[in-house]
Amino acid sequence: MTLTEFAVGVPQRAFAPGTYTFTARNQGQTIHALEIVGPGGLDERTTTFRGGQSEDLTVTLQPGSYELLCPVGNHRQQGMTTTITVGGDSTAGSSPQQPTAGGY
Ligand SMILES: [Cu+2]
Repeated sequence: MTLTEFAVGVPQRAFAPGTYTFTARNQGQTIHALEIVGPGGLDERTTTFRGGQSEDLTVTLQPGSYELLCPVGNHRQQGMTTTITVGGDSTAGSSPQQPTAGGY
């Protein structure tokens, strides 16, 4: 995961259920943190850390949709948010965030 002004970068958007340790790298010029919010009341975050530093965040992902965001100031509103999907299989491309297209 990378944190910059103002975006959260993820290497992939589809994950299999399981426990992961995400390393959030602050590649920006100011302080950031990584927070993950998801099903079942999951809400975990790193401490706030400076550019050039990194923090680990260990979370157990269940099937569903998770938001990764920066909780510092108004960074989330400025674009530091992204969504990942945890599925029961590894078939990518079925994001619940996508509206279902008609006509098929
Ligand atoms: Cu931030």
